[in-house]
Amino acid sequence: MDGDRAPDFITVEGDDLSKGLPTGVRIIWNPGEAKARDPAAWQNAGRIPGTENAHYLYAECHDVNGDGDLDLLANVEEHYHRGPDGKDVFSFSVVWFKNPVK
Ligand SMILES: [Ca+2]
Ligand SMILES: [Ca+2]
Repeated sequence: MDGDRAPDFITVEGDDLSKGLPTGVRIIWNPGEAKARDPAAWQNAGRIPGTENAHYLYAECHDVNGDGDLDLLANVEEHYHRGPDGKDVFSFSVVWFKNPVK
């Protein structure tokens, strides 16, 4: 994500929303090959602002706008309700987080 050639981790924590736990999309920075075996060297950047308390389920990294850096795409459950036929109805949105590094 930061262009240092050390793959970073993106986590989605949406399933915990139903358990009343904090949720969001989190980035964990890779310290690079020399320090990768040191757990203290991995840097938890926390949740991306605005992703808290939402039901994110999946994320992928792609260069969406073609500027050469990876952006983040995630899907979030927007609504859940019981339809008139008694069946559960879900709707999802795809959210694009533009990489702010450049
Ligand atoms: Ca990196
Ligand atoms: Ca990009």
